[in-house]
Amino acid sequence: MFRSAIVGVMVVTASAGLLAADWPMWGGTPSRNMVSDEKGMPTTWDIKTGKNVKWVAELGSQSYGNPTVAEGVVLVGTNNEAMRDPKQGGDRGVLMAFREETGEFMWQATFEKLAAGRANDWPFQGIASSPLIMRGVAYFTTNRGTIVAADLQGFHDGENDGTVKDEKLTGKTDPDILWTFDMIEEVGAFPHNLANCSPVADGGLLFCSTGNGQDESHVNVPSPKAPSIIALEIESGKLRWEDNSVGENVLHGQWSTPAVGDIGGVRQVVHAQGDGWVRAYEATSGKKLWEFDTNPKDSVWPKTRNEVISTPVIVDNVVYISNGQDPEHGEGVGHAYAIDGTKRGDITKTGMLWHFDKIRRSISTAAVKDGMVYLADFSGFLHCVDAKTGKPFWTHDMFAAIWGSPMLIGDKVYLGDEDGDVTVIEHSKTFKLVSEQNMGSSVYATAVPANGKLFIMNRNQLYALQEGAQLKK
Ligand SMILES: [Ca+2]
Ligand SMILES: [Ca+2]
Repeated sequence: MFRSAIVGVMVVTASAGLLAADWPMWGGTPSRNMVSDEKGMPTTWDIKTGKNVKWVAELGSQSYGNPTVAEGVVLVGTNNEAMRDPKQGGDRGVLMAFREETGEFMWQATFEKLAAGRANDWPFQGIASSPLIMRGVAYFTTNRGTIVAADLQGFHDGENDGTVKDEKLTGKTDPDILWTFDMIEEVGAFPHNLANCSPVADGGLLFCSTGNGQDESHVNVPSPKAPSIIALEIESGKLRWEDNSVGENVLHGQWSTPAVGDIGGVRQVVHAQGDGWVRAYEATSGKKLWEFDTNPKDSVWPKTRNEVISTPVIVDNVVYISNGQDPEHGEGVGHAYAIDGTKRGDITKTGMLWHFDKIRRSISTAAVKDGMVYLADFSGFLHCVDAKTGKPFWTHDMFAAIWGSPMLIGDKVYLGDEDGDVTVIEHSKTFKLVSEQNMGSSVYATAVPANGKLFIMNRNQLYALQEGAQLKK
């Protein structure tokens, strides 16, 4: 791992310059803004003829995480239906690592389902966390509610790294675990259906949602004292701080993932929590700075009151967030906001810059650039609104549910839908369709740009697209 750590530092240094960039976490950066400056991305491709397809990798039957790409490796969470090791059979959460240039399978980390069953670990959902890759290490949340730090190079470096040295399987395709933190054992979390957090790091700390939620009664919160968010020391996995402002007020589960950014000169961790509120903390201490209710006071769960599944996006002291519900709950009313994160206390009134109520329930994360905010909803609409006022410039109907997030790459917006269509649209205050491609099955993930390539998943495959590439059939 030591050698790869050095490479990691070099890549970080280089990416500050003009070179093409890795996409080392959900959202690319801790602010989680779904924006990339990559150039030369394909705007058309064809998975049938292989045009502009560099490689394709087979995944399990459901893949709800999003790929991350760094230091020459692509990581993606899936289930075990594309079993790569007969010794690790049955239903499991799986994290797979592929070589970025070739798509060659490197290693996998598999995790048996929790004995508690669907209450905590829904069958066949796999790993839905998007790993953070930093300095040769991958950090992710498993279906078992554990946070795992694993060597990005696995055992390919010929060394067993980290404090965990007693791995039972130490072959080339097995994971080299550095440390683990069990959120169920250590902080009493009761993940509702599935823990899915995509960790974010800052100042030597790793921030993660615990997924703490209701039990199957959908009334009781069995572990009301468990935190919603925790901060771990990134080197050791030791707990530094936690917060459980939500207590027993969890509406359902907690599936949003934190963001980090400078807001009003303060390093803040911003997290949308299970009572439908967004809360911000001073990153190093965990001191709560502000909280914002994303629901109208007269709303009623589950008809009109929502949880928050999308990720907060931080741009220029402003937090952009949409609320919504578990896709299983179907369509309904939604709300999107721009929040002034320099305010303190309950800022539901004082911090609200605008409220966009034409959006439907949403689980998508925003893309913000050039005074425009792209917001997608579960009813299939992509909205382009004014970043200053929240007034819509245009709305586009995709005619299928949207689970992923709009990704703005250069001057094009990429967005997939449940019909498997990926639509490419001009980044503009007037709507202009560029192209539409079908991926063969539902696209639940977000298009991920990295190093001149575009990574798009359908239900069970990961495609690396590149302008000028031709996949041999
Ligand atoms: Ca190793
Ligand atoms: Ca190890």
